[in-house]
Amino acid sequence: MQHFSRLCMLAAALLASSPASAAEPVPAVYARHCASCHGIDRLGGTGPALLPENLERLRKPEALKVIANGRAASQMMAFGDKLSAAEIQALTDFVYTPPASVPVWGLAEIKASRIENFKAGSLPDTPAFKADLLNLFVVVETGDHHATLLDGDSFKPIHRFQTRFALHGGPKFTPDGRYVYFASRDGWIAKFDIWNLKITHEIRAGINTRNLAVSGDGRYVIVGNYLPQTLVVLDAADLTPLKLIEAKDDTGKRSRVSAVYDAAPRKSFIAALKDVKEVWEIPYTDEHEPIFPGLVHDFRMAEALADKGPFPVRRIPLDDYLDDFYFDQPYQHLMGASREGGKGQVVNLDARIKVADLDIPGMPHLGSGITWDYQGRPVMATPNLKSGVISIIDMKNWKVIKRVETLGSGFFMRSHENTPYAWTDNFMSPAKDTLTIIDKRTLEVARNLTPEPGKTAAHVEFTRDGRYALVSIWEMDGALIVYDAATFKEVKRLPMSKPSGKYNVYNKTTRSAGTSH
Ligand code: DHE
Repeated sequence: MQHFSRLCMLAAALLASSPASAAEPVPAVYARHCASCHGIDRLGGTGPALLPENLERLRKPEALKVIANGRAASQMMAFGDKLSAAEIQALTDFVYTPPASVPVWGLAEIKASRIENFKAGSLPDTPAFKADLLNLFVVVETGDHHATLLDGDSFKPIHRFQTRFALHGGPKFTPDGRYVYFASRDGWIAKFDIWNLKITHEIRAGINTRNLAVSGDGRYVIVGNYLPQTLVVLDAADLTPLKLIEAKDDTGKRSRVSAVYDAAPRKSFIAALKDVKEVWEIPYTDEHEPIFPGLVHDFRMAEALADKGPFPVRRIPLDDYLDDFYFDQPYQHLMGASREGGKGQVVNLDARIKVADLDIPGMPHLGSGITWDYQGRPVMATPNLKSGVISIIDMKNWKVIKRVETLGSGFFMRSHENTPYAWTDNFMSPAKDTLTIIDKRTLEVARNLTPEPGKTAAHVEFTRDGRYALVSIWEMDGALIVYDAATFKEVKRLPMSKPSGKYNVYNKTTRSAGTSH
């Protein structure tokens, strides 16, 4: 399938290089302009699948605008200057028409796709290299679909290896930091043994995948999919599928999965649905009991509590969809927002109800949020994909206490317990070559930093001790730049192929308040 995707891209690129004819049939227009990202068969690639069931929340007039003007907070570019109004209309009608067939991707197909390079437990238990095993970084290089394992003390690459096509989202570590799991947008999950520098297992858990989470006890991996609309639980040891959960409400209405996360202190996974106004808690231990069983406040909850598992689904009904969300450090509250909502909501996961609204208009990127203590209170900071502002929210009363203006809308944000600064990018704006550094003590901009004029700078991660900040120059001929986090001086620069995210074993496995979880 990886080769198939590349062939599709090649075909699309070849088509794109030939001139359009006046009365070109719509599949050819689609192949020329859309297939390289959304797949020749509309099943998704670097862009999402374009099938009627995945477009339910996007009304046709909006879809016309997206094709003409592009889509905020995504790689979807504007085609208004390349396509006529009639072509845009025809393309819209085309993607809302069911295809002749959509491949079935159930447990049988998932099982059949599994690849075992090394049996679980068969590789040595001593690392093949010398380094602080907790201060390693995994850097994803999306330019040529590779990942680099980096020593976080010497900043020397230990190993570089090929990944599946178009990884997206953070790779997730086992609690001991030995294994890391990657998800590609086209559904492949890979398990990599860091100590032995080997991919041990792979499996295709979906056709168009969102992300994965690893349970806090290291026993399970869960994958959330857009297509088919499922969650798939895998055995973390060898990626054997254990359960397929269809994402749908009690009326049978199906939904894409927005994202799934591990809520380690709760010993459960939390999954948000994109087309159904519910968030799900999926306990992964047998000990788990609903914390307030007395709060069974509607029949859906009662039904959900009747699901005895394994991996039972506890549904929490919501007022709005959840496209993006963030947890407080104890995983008691979820802060969420929909793309269109104009405001966010706070859900108490114990009481299973909404407890507050969040006054964060635009498109907050809550998934990139971080927390710290400000004047004795926990605060959460989130970038906004639609405006150049960082919203700082008091997590005791859920009020926005400050809006810090940046140079433009940003995507990622990072800090560390041992630094007084929070770093964010201006990725979605003309100032995308500049990072903005905020003083966590004053909530003021401390400085702007331009690593290389004209080149996109984004996604920061700190070393285990917080002394150094690693920044991506997010370009094909890009680089990873190491900064001294106190002086903002460049310490080292490593050439890389469009490096996107970088992930520090210690910060991730200890769930540092300054990084994504
Ligand atoms: Fe991401 C993480 C959703 C577009 C790069 N992105 C995530 C996560 C979600 C998400 C739910 C958390 C998953 C996890 O780590 O388990 N991303 C979305 C979108 O809905 C959106 C806006 C549209 C889409 O295409 O799906 C989107 N994301 C992008 C991009 O265009 C980016 C910049 C380039 C790319 O690779 O596609 C991008 N997303 C990333 C990265 C992370 C991520 C690098 C991991 C961040 C981290 O530090 O943990």
